[in-house]
Amino acid sequence: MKKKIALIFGVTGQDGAYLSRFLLSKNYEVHGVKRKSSSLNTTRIDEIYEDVNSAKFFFLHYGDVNDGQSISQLILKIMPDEIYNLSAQSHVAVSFEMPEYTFSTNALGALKILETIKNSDKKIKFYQASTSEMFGSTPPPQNELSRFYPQSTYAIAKLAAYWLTINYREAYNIFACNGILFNHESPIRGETFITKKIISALVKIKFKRQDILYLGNLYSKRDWGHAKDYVKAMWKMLQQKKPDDFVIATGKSYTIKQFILFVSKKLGMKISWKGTGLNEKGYWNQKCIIKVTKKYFRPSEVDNLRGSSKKAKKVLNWKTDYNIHSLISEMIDHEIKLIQSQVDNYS
Ligand code: NAP
Ligand code: F7E
Repeated sequence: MKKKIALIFGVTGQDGAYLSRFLLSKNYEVHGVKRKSSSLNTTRIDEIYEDVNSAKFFFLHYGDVNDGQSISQLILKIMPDEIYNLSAQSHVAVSFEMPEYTFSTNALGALKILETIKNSDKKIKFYQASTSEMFGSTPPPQNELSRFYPQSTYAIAKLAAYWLTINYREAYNIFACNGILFNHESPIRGETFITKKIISALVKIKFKRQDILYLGNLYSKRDWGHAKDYVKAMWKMLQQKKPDDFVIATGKSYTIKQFILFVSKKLGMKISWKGTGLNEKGYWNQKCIIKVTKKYFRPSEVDNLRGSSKKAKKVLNWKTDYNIHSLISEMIDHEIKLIQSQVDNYS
């Protein structure tokens, strides 16, 4: 049987790495678009190349979604069956500092891909990485029918891409889907997202390699799942008879402070808290190890996200293998192995 061809924008990111492996396991030929950077940005996918079997069907191309002409040429050269647009300036806090770049990458990037699909002779399926951030200040539980009320340029750009995906589906009969994914994490999550930042810091503090963890708002709530479970839902969306949009979430949410508690318990660290607001501090063994700083507060915050994936469970038969506790355990094990390998390298 002829292999299906997938093209992934954002292949070097967390989800790109998991999706590549998943699609290769499904017998796809996988093409990924990576940006030119001055230092290596392929660490998350290097392993794929080291495996002789998967390397044969895995190809990387240079590209940037802000460069419409080259993106279009690339798509028309590869002529994939499915395109996954995972590319984005994905950090909400950064979007307040780089609004124009964020808007261009996250909104116009999707438009450029959709335009090429529209003008191509082949019926290329399209997946758009939409986000729970689009719900913004709408109270939980959020589902496909909830009102969008975005709170950042990141979320507003993603909402533009969400509507472009629907408009191109309806106007040009393109098989285009939005996956409205809630926060999903893994050992290869970017270092500056809260789960990775907390786990990495607490492990380092326990092993005496860091003194203090600085954080912002401890009271926002998030619905955290595992990226490995979530990329399966992306693929399932594109295998349906009809294109549609789906919320992907666990249905459970916790505050940042509760997340710290889960992590510290697993590490055997009993953290006590004193003070309030900017003076709130976390102590371990009578030493202050967590401080709150204004620097990490956002100009506008999304306070409470908890998704309902009823539709995805019913229509896609989407299931999860992880929960928050197995997610945290896997992330902690990864950080501990990293520290141990550093010790080995110096001993
Ligand atoms: P990530 O780790 O930040 O990956 C983003 C990817 O986009 C990276 O490969 C990055 O390349 C690439 N990229 C950035 N700007 C680009 C540009 N101008 N042209 C081409 N590629 C570009 O994000 P993720 O966590 O895997 O998330 C994947 C997608 O899902 C993103 O669109 C994100 O906004 C969205 N999303 C994520 C979550 C979540 O909780 N993880 C939830 C909902 C939606 P470099 O490696 O070179 O930076
Ligand atoms: O923040 C609070 C922060 O940056 C979570 C992206 O993947 O998921 C992600 O966006 C919460 C926020 O993720 C720090 O204020 C406190 O309330 O891990 P985060 P996010 O903003 O929810 C969505 C679904 C996406 O689509 C995005 O691409 O934690 N917080 N102190 C902090 N956050 C960070 N990063 N750093 C802190 O020091």
